[in-house]
Amino acid sequence: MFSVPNLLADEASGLFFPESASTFSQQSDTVFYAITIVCVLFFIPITIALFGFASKYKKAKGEQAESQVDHNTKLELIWSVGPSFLLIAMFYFGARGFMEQRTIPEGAYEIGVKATRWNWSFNYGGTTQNSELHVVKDEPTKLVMTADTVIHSLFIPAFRVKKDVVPGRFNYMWFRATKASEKLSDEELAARKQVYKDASESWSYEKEGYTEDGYAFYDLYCTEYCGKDHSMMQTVVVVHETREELEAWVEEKGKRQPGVDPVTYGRKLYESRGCKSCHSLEPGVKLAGPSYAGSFGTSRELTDGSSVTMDYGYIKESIEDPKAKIVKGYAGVNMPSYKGMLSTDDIYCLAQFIKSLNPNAAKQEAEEADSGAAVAETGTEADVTSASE
Ligand code: HEC
Ligand SMILES: [Cu+2]
Repeated sequence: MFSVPNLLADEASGLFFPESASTFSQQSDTVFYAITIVCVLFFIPITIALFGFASKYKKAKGEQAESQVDHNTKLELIWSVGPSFLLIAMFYFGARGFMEQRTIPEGAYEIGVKATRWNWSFNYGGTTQNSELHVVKDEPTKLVMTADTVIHSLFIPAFRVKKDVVPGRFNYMWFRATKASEKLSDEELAARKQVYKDASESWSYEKEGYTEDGYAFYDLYCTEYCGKDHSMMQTVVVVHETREELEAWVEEKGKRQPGVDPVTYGRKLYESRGCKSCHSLEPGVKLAGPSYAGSFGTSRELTDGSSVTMDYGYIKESIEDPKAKIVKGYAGVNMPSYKGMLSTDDIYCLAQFIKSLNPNAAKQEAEEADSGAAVAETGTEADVTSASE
Protein backbone atom coordinates (compact mmCIF):
# COMPACT_ATOMS: atom_id res chain seq x y z
CA MET A 1 0.00 0.00 0.00
CA PHE A 2 1.28 3.41 -0.80
CA SER A 3 0.66 6.39 1.36
CA VAL A 4 -0.87 9.70 0.48
CA PRO A 5 1.97 11.93 -0.65
CA ASN A 6 2.61 14.90 1.55
CA LEU A 7 1.98 17.48 -1.15
CA LEU A 8 1.45 20.37 1.15
CA ALA A 9 3.38 22.03 3.85
CA ASP A 10 1.46 22.70 7.05
CA GLU A 11 1.26 26.41 6.28
CA ALA A 12 -0.32 25.80 2.88
CA SER A 13 -3.14 23.76 4.38
CA GLY A 14 -3.82 26.68 6.72
CA LEU A 15 -4.66 28.76 3.66
CA PHE A 16 -8.22 27.48 3.34
CA PHE A 17 -8.53 25.23 6.36
CA PRO A 18 -8.18 25.74 10.09
CA GLU A 19 -4.98 24.64 11.77
CA SER A 20 -4.28 20.97 11.29
CA ALA A 21 -3.97 19.14 14.59
CA SER A 22 -4.64 15.45 14.10
CA THR A 23 -3.14 12.60 12.08
CA PHE A 24 -6.17 12.75 9.76
CA SER A 25 -5.75 16.40 8.81
CA GLN A 26 -2.81 16.05 6.45
CA GLN A 27 -4.35 13.18 4.56
CA SER A 28 -7.79 14.69 4.33
CA ASP A 29 -6.44 18.06 3.14
CA THR A 30 -4.16 16.43 0.57
CA VAL A 31 -6.96 14.36 -0.94
CA PHE A 32 -9.20 17.42 -0.98
CA TYR A 33 -6.61 19.61 -2.72
CA ALA A 34 -5.64 16.85 -5.17
CA ILE A 35 -9.25 16.39 -6.26
CA THR A 36 -9.76 20.15 -6.52
CA ILE A 37 -6.60 20.56 -8.62
CA VAL A 38 -7.63 17.72 -10.97
CA CYS A 39 -11.06 19.30 -11.39
CA VAL A 40 -9.58 22.69 -12.20
CA LEU A 41 -6.99 21.21 -14.58
CA PHE A 42 -9.76 19.52 -16.54
CA PHE A 43 -12.27 22.32 -16.32
CA ILE A 44 -10.02 24.98 -17.86
CA PRO A 45 -8.92 23.18 -21.10
CA ILE A 46 -12.37 21.67 -21.61
CA THR A 47 -14.00 25.07 -21.32
CA ILE A 48 -11.44 26.65 -23.66
CA ALA A 49 -11.95 23.86 -26.23
CA LEU A 50 -15.73 24.21 -25.89
CA PHE A 51 -15.71 27.90 -26.73
CA GLY A 52 -12.92 27.47 -29.31
CA PHE A 53 -14.78 24.82 -31.29
CA ALA A 54 -18.08 26.64 -30.93
CA SER A 55 -16.63 29.70 -32.60
CA LYS A 56 -14.54 27.76 -35.15
CA TYR A 57 -17.47 25.75 -36.49
CA LYS A 58 -20.05 28.46 -36.18
CA LYS A 59 -22.17 28.75 -39.30
CA ALA A 60 -23.21 32.11 -40.62
CA LYS A 61 -26.90 33.01 -40.46
CA GLY A 62 -28.94 31.18 -43.05
CA GLU A 63 -26.30 28.55 -43.72
CA GLN A 64 -27.36 24.92 -43.59
CA ALA A 65 -26.27 22.95 -40.52
CA GLU A 66 -24.47 19.77 -41.50
CA SER A 67 -23.83 16.67 -39.48
CA GLN A 68 -20.26 15.56 -38.93
CA VAL A 69 -21.10 12.51 -36.88
CA ASP A 70 -18.15 10.22 -36.96
CA HIS A 71 -15.90 8.78 -34.33
CA ASN A 72 -12.29 8.41 -33.45
CA THR A 73 -11.67 5.22 -31.50
CA LYS A 74 -8.20 6.19 -30.38
CA LEU A 75 -9.29 9.59 -29.06
CA GLU A 76 -12.34 8.19 -27.32
CA LEU A 77 -10.33 5.49 -25.60
CA ILE A 78 -7.84 8.05 -24.34
CA TRP A 79 -10.42 10.38 -22.90
CA SER A 80 -12.43 7.57 -21.28
CA VAL A 81 -9.73 5.28 -19.96
CA GLY A 82 -7.29 8.03 -18.95
CA PRO A 83 -9.60 9.89 -16.55
CA SER A 84 -11.00 6.64 -15.16
CA PHE A 85 -7.57 5.95 -13.65
CA LEU A 86 -7.83 9.30 -11.93
CA LEU A 87 -11.28 8.38 -10.61
CA ILE A 88 -9.96 5.08 -9.29
CA ALA A 89 -7.13 6.89 -7.52
CA MET A 90 -9.60 9.34 -5.97
CA PHE A 91 -11.77 6.49 -4.81
CA TYR A 92 -8.80 4.59 -3.44
CA PHE A 93 -7.47 7.45 -1.32
CA GLY A 94 -10.97 8.51 -0.25
CA ALA A 95 -12.01 4.99 0.76
CA ARG A 96 -8.73 4.38 2.53
CA GLY A 97 -9.12 7.52 4.61
CA PHE A 98 -12.71 6.52 5.37
CA MET A 99 -11.69 3.02 6.47
CA GLU A 100 -8.97 4.41 8.65
CA GLN A 101 -11.42 6.74 10.38
CA ARG A 102 -13.84 3.84 10.92
CA THR A 103 -11.27 1.45 12.40
CA ILE A 104 -10.73 2.32 16.02
CA PRO A 105 -7.33 1.29 17.37
CA GLU A 106 -7.34 -0.93 20.41
CA GLY A 107 -6.59 0.69 23.74
CA ALA A 108 -7.94 4.09 22.67
CA TYR A 109 -8.77 6.46 25.52
CA GLU A 110 -12.54 6.30 25.70
CA ILE A 111 -14.79 9.27 26.42
CA GLY A 112 -18.59 9.22 26.46
CA VAL A 113 -20.41 12.02 24.63
CA LYS A 114 -23.98 13.04 25.33
CA ALA A 115 -25.58 15.63 23.08
CA THR A 116 -28.66 17.38 24.41
CA ARG A 117 -30.51 20.45 23.22
CA TRP A 118 -28.20 22.44 23.29
CA ASN A 119 -25.21 21.21 25.14
CA TRP A 120 -22.33 18.81 24.94
CA SER A 121 -21.50 16.68 27.95
CA PHE A 122 -18.36 14.55 28.05
CA ASN A 123 -18.15 11.61 30.42
CA TYR A 124 -14.64 10.67 31.51
CA GLY A 125 -15.75 7.73 33.65
CA GLY A 126 -15.65 7.69 37.42
CA THR A 127 -17.09 10.89 38.82
CA THR A 128 -16.17 13.26 36.01
CA GLN A 129 -18.55 14.80 33.52
CA ASN A 130 -17.64 18.07 31.88
CA SER A 131 -18.69 20.33 29.04
CA GLU A 132 -15.14 20.55 27.62
CA LEU A 133 -13.47 17.79 25.63
CA HIS A 134 -10.00 17.01 26.95
CA VAL A 135 -7.75 14.51 25.21
CA VAL A 136 -4.09 13.53 25.19
CA LYS A 137 -1.53 14.13 22.45
CA ASP A 138 -0.29 11.28 20.23
CA GLU A 139 -2.65 8.70 21.70
CA PRO A 140 -5.85 7.55 20.02
CA THR A 141 -9.05 8.93 21.57
CA LYS A 142 -12.38 7.20 21.02
CA LEU A 143 -15.67 9.03 21.43
CA VAL A 144 -18.79 6.98 22.15
CA MET A 145 -21.62 9.32 21.25
CA THR A 146 -25.35 9.46 21.79
CA ALA A 147 -28.10 12.08 21.94
CA ASP A 148 -31.26 12.36 24.01
CA THR A 149 -33.95 13.76 21.71
CA VAL A 150 -32.81 14.92 18.26
CA ILE A 151 -29.92 14.32 15.88
CA HIS A 152 -26.79 16.40 16.36
CA SER A 153 -23.41 16.14 14.70
CA LEU A 154 -20.03 16.49 16.34
CA PHE A 155 -17.44 18.36 14.30
CA ILE A 156 -13.87 19.24 15.23
CA PRO A 157 -12.51 21.22 12.25
CA ALA A 158 -8.88 21.14 13.39
CA PHE A 159 -8.98 17.34 13.53
CA ARG A 160 -11.03 16.99 10.29
CA VAL A 161 -13.52 14.67 11.96
CA LYS A 162 -17.30 14.83 11.91
CA LYS A 163 -20.01 12.37 12.80
CA ASP A 164 -23.73 12.35 13.51
CA VAL A 165 -24.88 11.89 17.10
CA VAL A 166 -28.18 10.06 17.09
CA PRO A 167 -30.72 9.33 19.85
CA GLY A 168 -31.20 5.67 20.68
CA ARG A 169 -27.87 4.48 19.35
CA PHE A 170 -24.15 4.84 19.93
CA ASN A 171 -21.97 6.24 17.17
CA TYR A 172 -18.19 6.09 17.33
CA MET A 173 -15.41 8.36 16.24
CA TRP A 174 -11.70 8.40 16.84
CA PHE A 175 -8.69 10.59 16.20
CA ARG A 176 -5.13 11.12 17.30
CA ALA A 177 -4.33 14.69 18.25
CA THR A 178 -0.86 15.85 17.28
CA LYS A 179 -0.40 19.21 18.97
CA ALA A 180 -0.68 19.89 22.67
CA SER A 181 -2.57 23.03 23.72
CA GLU A 182 -0.39 25.83 24.91
CA LYS A 183 -0.95 26.81 28.55
CA LEU A 184 -0.97 30.22 30.22
CA SER A 185 1.37 30.74 33.14
CA ASP A 186 -0.30 30.65 36.55
CA GLU A 187 0.32 34.38 37.12
CA GLU A 188 -1.10 35.33 33.73
CA LEU A 189 -4.18 33.18 34.31
CA ALA A 190 -4.72 34.55 37.81
CA ALA A 191 -4.48 38.11 36.45
CA ARG A 192 -7.06 37.44 33.75
CA LYS A 193 -9.40 35.72 36.20
CA GLN A 194 -9.17 38.68 38.55
CA VAL A 195 -10.53 40.97 35.84
CA TYR A 196 -13.66 38.82 35.54
CA LYS A 197 -14.01 38.57 39.29
CA ASP A 198 -13.82 42.35 39.66
CA ALA A 199 -16.44 42.83 36.97
CA SER A 200 -18.40 39.83 38.34
CA GLU A 201 -18.74 38.43 34.84
CA SER A 202 -18.29 34.89 33.69
CA TRP A 203 -15.23 33.82 31.70
CA SER A 204 -15.35 34.46 27.95
CA TYR A 205 -13.63 31.72 25.94
CA GLU A 206 -13.98 33.78 22.81
CA LYS A 207 -12.38 36.93 24.14
CA GLU A 208 -9.56 35.18 26.01
CA GLY A 209 -8.78 32.39 23.58
CA TYR A 210 -8.07 30.22 26.62
CA THR A 211 -10.18 28.02 28.87
CA GLU A 212 -10.71 28.88 32.51
CA ASP A 213 -7.93 26.44 33.33
CA GLY A 214 -5.60 28.43 31.07
CA TYR A 215 -5.43 26.12 28.03
CA ALA A 216 -5.55 27.24 24.41
CA PHE A 217 -8.21 25.26 22.57
CA TYR A 218 -9.65 24.02 19.30
CA ASP A 219 -13.31 24.55 18.41
CA LEU A 220 -15.96 21.86 18.54
CA TYR A 221 -19.31 22.49 16.87
CA CYS A 222 -22.67 20.89 16.30
CA THR A 223 -23.14 20.74 12.51
CA GLU A 224 -26.62 19.30 12.33
CA TYR A 225 -29.36 21.89 12.60
CA CYS A 226 -31.02 20.89 15.87
CA GLY A 227 -33.35 23.73 16.80
CA LYS A 228 -33.42 27.14 18.38
CA ASP A 229 -29.96 27.31 19.96
CA HIS A 230 -28.13 25.13 17.45
CA SER A 231 -25.66 27.91 16.74
CA MET A 232 -24.77 28.11 20.45
CA MET A 233 -24.01 24.41 20.63
CA GLN A 234 -20.27 24.68 20.62
CA THR A 235 -17.50 23.95 23.04
CA VAL A 236 -13.73 23.51 23.15
CA VAL A 237 -11.15 20.76 22.75
CA VAL A 238 -7.99 20.82 24.84
CA VAL A 239 -5.04 18.56 24.04
CA HIS A 240 -2.82 17.62 26.97
CA GLU A 241 0.87 16.91 26.57
CA THR A 242 0.81 13.72 28.66
CA ARG A 243 -1.65 11.14 29.89
CA GLU A 244 -0.77 12.06 33.49
CA GLU A 245 -1.71 15.70 32.87
CA LEU A 246 -5.04 14.66 31.36
CA GLU A 247 -5.79 12.29 34.22
CA ALA A 248 -4.97 14.97 36.79
CA TRP A 249 -7.39 17.32 35.05
CA VAL A 250 -10.09 14.63 34.94
CA GLU A 251 -9.66 13.92 38.63
CA GLU A 252 -9.79 17.60 39.52
CA LYS A 253 -13.01 18.09 37.55
CA GLY A 254 -14.62 15.10 39.26
CA LYS A 255 -14.59 17.00 42.51
CA ARG A 256 -16.91 19.68 43.75
CA GLN A 257 -15.37 23.03 42.89
CA PRO A 258 -14.55 25.40 45.72
CA GLY A 259 -17.45 27.68 46.63
CA VAL A 260 -20.23 25.33 45.48
CA ASP A 261 -22.41 24.38 48.43
CA PRO A 262 -23.19 20.70 49.05
CA VAL A 263 -26.97 20.96 48.57
CA THR A 264 -26.64 22.65 45.17
CA TYR A 265 -23.99 20.17 44.06
CA GLY A 266 -26.09 17.27 45.39
CA ARG A 267 -29.06 18.40 43.32
CA LYS A 268 -26.82 18.62 40.27
CA LEU A 269 -25.62 15.05 40.82
CA TYR A 270 -29.19 13.88 41.38
CA GLU A 271 -30.06 15.28 37.95
CA SER A 272 -26.92 14.38 36.04
CA ARG A 273 -26.21 10.90 37.45
CA GLY A 274 -29.55 9.28 36.78
CA CYS A 275 -31.06 9.24 40.31
CA LYS A 276 -33.78 11.48 38.92
CA SER A 277 -35.24 8.73 36.75
CA CYS A 278 -35.98 6.47 39.74
CA HIS A 279 -36.41 8.83 42.70
CA SER A 280 -38.95 11.64 42.71
CA LEU A 281 -38.79 14.79 44.82
CA GLU A 282 -42.57 14.94 45.26
CA PRO A 283 -44.01 13.50 48.47
CA GLY A 284 -45.64 10.13 47.83
CA VAL A 285 -44.70 9.93 44.12
CA LYS A 286 -43.24 6.48 43.57
CA LEU A 287 -41.03 5.96 40.55
CA ALA A 288 -38.91 2.80 40.40
CA GLY A 289 -37.56 3.75 43.83
CA PRO A 290 -38.90 5.63 46.87
CA SER A 291 -39.39 9.41 46.82
CA TYR A 292 -36.73 11.50 48.57
CA ALA A 293 -39.25 14.04 49.83
CA GLY A 294 -39.34 14.33 53.62
CA SER A 295 -37.44 11.08 53.98
CA PHE A 296 -34.28 12.14 55.75
CA GLY A 297 -34.20 11.17 59.41
CA THR A 298 -37.35 9.03 59.13
CA SER A 299 -37.53 5.30 59.58
CA ARG A 300 -37.57 2.89 56.62
CA GLU A 301 -39.12 -0.55 56.77
CA LEU A 302 -37.04 -3.20 55.03
CA THR A 303 -38.08 -6.41 53.27
CA ASP A 304 -36.64 -8.55 56.07
CA GLY A 305 -39.01 -6.93 58.57
CA SER A 306 -36.39 -4.82 60.33
CA SER A 307 -36.18 -1.06 59.98
CA VAL A 308 -33.46 1.51 59.54
CA THR A 309 -33.15 5.26 59.93
CA MET A 310 -32.52 7.22 56.74
CA ASP A 311 -29.27 8.88 57.75
CA TYR A 312 -25.90 9.55 56.10
CA GLY A 313 -24.62 6.02 56.74
CA TYR A 314 -27.70 4.33 55.29
CA ILE A 315 -27.71 6.63 52.24
CA LYS A 316 -24.05 5.86 51.60
CA GLU A 317 -24.68 2.14 51.91
CA SER A 318 -27.74 2.34 49.63
CA ILE A 319 -25.68 4.07 46.94
CA GLU A 320 -22.65 1.81 47.08
CA ASP A 321 -24.30 -1.49 47.92
CA PRO A 322 -28.03 -1.17 47.18
CA LYS A 323 -28.70 -4.86 47.82
CA ALA A 324 -27.51 -4.73 51.44
CA LYS A 325 -30.82 -3.34 52.72
CA ILE A 326 -33.86 -3.46 50.48
CA VAL A 327 -36.75 -1.14 51.26
CA LYS A 328 -40.08 -2.93 51.74
CA GLY A 329 -42.08 -2.98 48.53
CA TYR A 330 -39.07 -2.57 46.25
CA ALA A 331 -37.70 -6.10 46.20
CA GLY A 332 -38.31 -6.52 42.47
CA VAL A 333 -36.40 -3.45 41.26
CA ASN A 334 -32.64 -3.22 41.25
CA MET A 335 -30.88 0.01 41.88
CA PRO A 336 -27.44 -0.07 40.21
CA SER A 337 -24.46 0.23 42.52
CA TYR A 338 -22.58 3.52 42.20
CA LYS A 339 -19.51 2.24 44.00
CA GLY A 340 -16.42 3.91 42.54
CA MET A 341 -18.56 6.21 40.41
CA LEU A 342 -19.40 8.68 43.14
CA SER A 343 -16.76 10.03 45.50
CA THR A 344 -17.23 10.30 49.26
CA ASP A 345 -17.84 14.01 48.78
CA ASP A 346 -20.42 13.32 46.05
CA ILE A 347 -22.30 11.01 48.40
CA TYR A 348 -22.06 13.54 51.19
CA CYS A 349 -23.56 16.20 48.88
CA LEU A 350 -26.34 13.85 47.77
CA ALA A 351 -27.15 13.16 51.42
CA GLN A 352 -27.19 16.88 52.16
CA PHE A 353 -29.51 17.39 49.20
CA ILE A 354 -31.85 14.62 50.39
CA LYS A 355 -31.73 16.12 53.87
CA SER A 356 -32.69 19.55 52.50
CA LEU A 357 -35.90 17.99 51.19
CA ASN A 358 -37.11 17.32 54.69
CA PRO A 359 -37.95 20.60 56.41
CA ASN A 360 -38.35 18.71 59.70
CA ALA A 361 -34.79 17.41 59.54
CA ALA A 362 -33.52 20.95 59.08
CA LYS A 363 -35.68 22.18 61.96
CA GLN A 364 -34.52 19.35 64.17
CA GLU A 365 -30.94 20.21 63.37
CA ALA A 366 -31.52 23.84 64.30
CA GLU A 367 -32.97 22.72 67.63
CA GLU A 368 -30.03 20.43 68.22
CA ALA A 369 -27.69 23.26 67.39
CA ASP A 370 -29.45 25.39 70.01
CA SER A 371 -28.95 22.75 72.63
CA GLY A 372 -25.30 22.41 71.68
CA ALA A 373 -25.72 18.85 70.37
CA ALA A 374 -24.51 19.78 66.90
CA VAL A 375 -20.86 19.24 67.73
CA ALA A 376 -21.06 15.59 66.79
CA GLU A 377 -22.79 16.44 63.53
CA THR A 378 -20.12 18.99 62.59
CA GLY A 379 -17.55 16.34 63.41
CA THR A 380 -19.04 13.95 60.85
CA GLU A 381 -19.14 16.64 58.21
CA ALA A 382 -15.50 17.45 58.70
CA ASP A 383 -14.60 13.76 58.56
CA VAL A 384 -16.51 13.24 55.36
CA THR A 385 -15.05 16.27 53.67
CA SER A 386 -11.51 15.43 54.59
CA ALA A 387 -11.98 11.78 53.59
CA SER A 388 -12.80 12.87 50.07
CA GLU A 389 -9.56 14.76 49.61
C1 HEC B 1 -32.89 2.11 38.28
C2 HEC B 1 -33.51 2.86 39.31
C3 HEC B 1 -32.66 3.57 40.35
C4 HEC B 1 -31.67 4.49 40.15
C5 HEC B 1 -31.09 4.98 38.83
C6 HEC B 1 -31.28 4.94 41.46
N1 HEC B 1 -31.99 4.29 42.41
FE1 HEC B 1 -31.84 4.53 44.42
N2 HEC B 1 -33.19 3.06 44.71
C7 HEC B 1 -33.87 2.39 43.74
C8 HEC B 1 -34.75 1.41 44.36
C9 HEC B 1 -35.66 0.44 43.60
C10 HEC B 1 -34.57 1.53 45.73
C11 HEC B 1 -35.28 0.73 46.82
C12 HEC B 1 -34.67 -0.63 46.97
C13 HEC B 1 -33.38 -0.59 47.75
O1 HEC B 1 -33.39 -0.21 48.90
O2 HEC B 1 -32.36 -0.95 47.16
C14 HEC B 1 -33.58 2.58 45.93
C15 HEC B 1 -33.15 3.01 47.17
C16 HEC B 1 -32.33 4.09 47.38
C17 HEC B 1 -32.00 4.63 48.66
C18 HEC B 1 -32.57 4.17 49.98
C19 HEC B 1 -33.84 4.97 49.94
C20 HEC B 1 -34.87 4.88 50.93
O3 HEC B 1 -35.78 5.72 50.73
O4 HEC B 1 -34.80 4.06 51.84
C21 HEC B 1 -31.19 5.70 48.46
C22 HEC B 1 -30.61 6.65 49.48
C23 HEC B 1 -30.97 5.80 47.04
N3 HEC B 1 -31.70 4.80 46.40
C24 HEC B 1 -30.19 6.75 46.45
C25 HEC B 1 -29.95 6.83 45.08
C26 HEC B 1 -29.07 7.78 44.48
C27 HEC B 1 -28.29 8.85 45.22
C28 HEC B 1 -29.08 7.54 43.15
C29 HEC B 1 -28.27 8.25 42.06
C30 HEC B 1 -26.87 8.40 42.28
C31 HEC B 1 -30.00 6.44 42.91
N4 HEC B 1 -30.50 6.05 44.11
C32 HEC B 1 -30.29 5.91 41.67
C33 HEC B 1 -33.76 2.58 42.38
C34 HEC B 1 -32.84 3.43 41.77
CU1 LIG C 1 -27.01 20.09 17.86
